Parts: sequence; C-alpha cells; structure tokens
Amino acid sequence: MMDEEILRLLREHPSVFLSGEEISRRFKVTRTAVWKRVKHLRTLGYEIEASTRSGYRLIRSPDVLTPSEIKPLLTTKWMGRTIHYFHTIDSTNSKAYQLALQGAEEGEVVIAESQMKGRGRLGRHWFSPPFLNLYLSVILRPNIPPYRASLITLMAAVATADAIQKYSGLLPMIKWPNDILLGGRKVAGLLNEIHSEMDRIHFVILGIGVNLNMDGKMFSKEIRDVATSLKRERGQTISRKAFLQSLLEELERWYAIFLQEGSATVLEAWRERAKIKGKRVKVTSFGETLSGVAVDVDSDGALILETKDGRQKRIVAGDVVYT
Ligand code: BT5
Repeated sequence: MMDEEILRLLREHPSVFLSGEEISRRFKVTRTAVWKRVKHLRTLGYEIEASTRSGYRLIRSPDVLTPSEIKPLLTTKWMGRTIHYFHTIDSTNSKAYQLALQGAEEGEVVIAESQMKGRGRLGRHWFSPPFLNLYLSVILRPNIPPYRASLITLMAAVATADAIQKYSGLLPMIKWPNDILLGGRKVAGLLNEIHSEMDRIHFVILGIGVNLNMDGKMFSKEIRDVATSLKRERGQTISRKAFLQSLLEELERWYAIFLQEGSATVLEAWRERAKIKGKRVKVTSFGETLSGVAVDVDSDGALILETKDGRQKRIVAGDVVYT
C-alpha cells in the first residue's frame, strides 16, 4: 500500500526531487522506512534516483500492469476502473467468476502477470508465461438472454482486433468463434463463461489472452507454428500498459454499441474481419466433425455451414479448421 502511495507522490512531481523527510512526514514513518520502500520498488523495476541531499526522483517505471501504472492512463468511463491485480494466479477467469458471485460490478477487471492454470475452451490450456503478455478477465452483466451470449464473444473479438490494429497497424483476422489471427497464426484467444438462469444472465466473464512480447522460441513446442505475438509480427517490443489501455477503450466502445444498437453493427464489423463467407472449413462440434462451406454467422453468432449434400447446419460451438 505504501509503495503505491510513494509512487503516486513521485509521479505527481516528475521533474523534481522529493525529500525523504517530506515523504516520511506524509506517511508518518521514519526516513529509513522510506528508503527501504524505495529499495523494494527498485527491485520491482522502478528506476528511482536517490540523493542524500535532495531526496528521491522517479526516472522510469517498469512495464507492469499494476493499478497504479494503469489507472493514470485510462480514458474509459467505467471499464477497468476497478482492477484486481495479481502477480501470479491460477486463472483470471476463475478469479473473476468468484468475484462476480460475490457481487463485483460490471467493468471490474482481473489482470495477472502470469497464470498457472490459464484456460482455453473445453479444458484446454492457455500458455501464460510471466510479464510478457496480457491475461485479463472482464466482468459484464448484460441484460440479454443466455442464447445471445455468444455475441459477447463476437463483440470482444472485434474489440480486440480493433485494439491490435490501432496499436500496431497490423491487420488481424477473426476466426470463428474466438481466435484472433495475424498472418494466419493465433495472437489472441477469448474465453467467454456465463452464469445464468434459463432466461436471464447473471454475469458473463470475458477472458482475453493476447500474446504481446513472446519471441518465437518462447512458445511451447506444441504451439510454436500456430501461434504468434505482436512483437513477433511487428519486430518491436510492445508496451503492455499502452496496449491494455487501448484494449479497455475498445471493449467499452464496442460493448456500448452492442447494448445500444443490438448485434447488427457488431456483426457487420465481425464479418469484415472474418471474411468467412465461402471458406471451405472443417468444424468439430460436440464430438462430430463436419466439412463444408461457411455461409455466414447468424444474428445470434452461430455459424451456418453448408455441407456437401447442400443442407445448411447451424453450429453454436466448435473448432474450425480452414481446409
Ligand atoms: C482460447 O481457447 O483461445 C481461449 C483462451 C483464453 C485465454 C484467456 S487468458 C485470460 C483468461 N483467463 C483464462 O484462464 N483464460 C482466459 P481455445 O480456442 O480452446 O484455444 C486453446 C488452444 O490454443 C490450445 O489448445 C493451444 O493449442 C493454443 N494455445 C495455448 N496457449 C496459446 C497462446 N498463448 N497463444 C496462442 N495459442 C495458444
């Protein structure tokens, strides 16, 4: 707590030294205690100049996603205004789910620097090494029936793709239902979990993982050829803080569009990014694999597939491979 307060104070006075005496007076602690906190902050990557005569000055902050680093950058009205931050966690989705059950509000966000049990769909694993990427879960409480919850995934895919494009200038594609690709490789994945009654959603946990600064060799062997990161594609280290800021803005914007205008605008943007019409695909859904041509997604976000015999199938969940 005191670390955050000291940082806030130092940030408020970027170009001058703050004397140890003044800081110790403010927090009613000894000057030695202040010096200990400064030493600790240095171990976290904060570059703090210290002079016995003049005091302390913040030179540079590390690219960590703590609330005190993120909040000053935020331009959102409500998205991410409360951040639950963890150095390491099992899964941000699991934590957000618990918090939502305890009454956490719409827009509260769980962020972790690494996940021990990062989750994909159907119990799959999401590779989540520390301090390189983005792992976040947003609590949403939309007033929509459960059968429309897939649209939240589509909405979030559009928002994530927009954030990637705005931030990097690269052109991401969306692959139904929850992949964001760069150059045909997965750069981000979405995991949407709902808690609901038959006809009412209590909350949605929107989990987003974006690979930002992983180098090719850092990916595990299984995903090296199918996954990528923004750094790998752009050849430059990405500021995780700045990217997070841009992602939260896009999520707030697209969620508002979805709630105010319904699904049409979201689906239009989604179609533009997915270019799915007419693609030959193989879809695995509930243990069954179907081949055919993708016709479209319908107004609830389900995939419409035309099989060889000319019949159309409506698929609500599954994995798609382009063939
Ligand atoms: C997903 O599942 O793509 C959803 C991923 C959601 C991750 C976020 S991180 C924050 C939040 N908290 C969580 O616990 N999860 C969410 P799916 O479509 O099932 O894809 C999983 C597959 O993607 C794996 O089986 C791997 O093949 C591949 N994969 C695993 N880690 C990856 C990574 N870091 N980058 C790209 N591909 C990965």
